[in-house]
Amino acid sequence: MWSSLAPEVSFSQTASVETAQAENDQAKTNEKSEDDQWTPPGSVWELDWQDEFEGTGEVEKWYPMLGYNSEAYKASTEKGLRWSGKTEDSAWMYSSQTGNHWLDGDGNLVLRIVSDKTKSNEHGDKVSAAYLMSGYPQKWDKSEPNGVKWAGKFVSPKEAPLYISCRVRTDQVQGYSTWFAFWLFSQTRAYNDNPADGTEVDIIEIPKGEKNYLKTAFTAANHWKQGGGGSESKQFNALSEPKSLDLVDVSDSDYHTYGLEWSTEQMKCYVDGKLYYTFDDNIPSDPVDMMMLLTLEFKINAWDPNQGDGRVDGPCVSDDEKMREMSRAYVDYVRIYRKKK
Ligand SMILES: [Ca+2]
Repeated sequence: MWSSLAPEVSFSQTASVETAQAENDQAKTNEKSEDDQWTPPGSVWELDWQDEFEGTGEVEKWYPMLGYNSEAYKASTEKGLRWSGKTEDSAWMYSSQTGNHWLDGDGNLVLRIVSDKTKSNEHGDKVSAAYLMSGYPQKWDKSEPNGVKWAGKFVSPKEAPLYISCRVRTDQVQGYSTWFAFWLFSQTRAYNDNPADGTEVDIIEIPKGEKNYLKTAFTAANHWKQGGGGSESKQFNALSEPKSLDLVDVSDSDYHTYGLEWSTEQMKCYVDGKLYYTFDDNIPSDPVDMMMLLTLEFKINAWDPNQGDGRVDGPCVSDDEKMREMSRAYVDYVRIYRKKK
């Protein structure tokens, strides 16, 4: 993937060797993914749904967040999100129809988050994000919450326990105040104080910030209360026990597999086949419209104060006079296994 994205260079013997080595490394990691059929012990699992992200161009099973109703969704190419309101003029970040997510031809979905120096709002340079969901607003329906019916792929452990996994490389998730997440969310029923039917479950969140401990931090969470802050979450960082690096180095260039084993009684979080956290209470046992999301997001101080502004401070993927790419992630696959009866 590197060779196709690198700027044009005159080929020397050294460059050819480095390119060949990079391709060998890539072949090795992709080969590993085909053999990677690990599932949690104690049960027999069958593959229920998958996206291996083969090919090039647009994804077929994922939808950018462009609006909360079908008309707005169809009319939009980009939309402001979350933190500062929903209008294009006030948001800190945007989900775009194209440009920040693509299939790279090497079996990966690429996500990036960029700062556009040619456009700005009251917060500074405009940020556009990768914010993909496995569901989308299909049509107006007054019998549904917020008057919209969602379609797409939804997940629930009600009929049988699930194991949901994602293999991702996050060494280029590095810009201050940016974070990658693979998570579950009900767009219309989250934070209704009822964990059974509506909630946010963060299978993996990887924040990057100026403070040292954030560089290798990751979190798992189950949020169901209004505002989300009072729900259960756990961060693994240099100060936690176990330390984050005892489990996984999210800053290395390897792919790592994050998975959630989910029954109506329990949620177990795994990384590379190691159990690192278990939720026992307030499990979403019969969720409605709960979809999967793959996102790169940005907000100054979203996790802790004084993180720096990834648009102007700290490491980045690339930077020129027009655009700064703050972070990038490579997703090898998303798979859902169902417990065999
Ligand atoms: Ca793949």
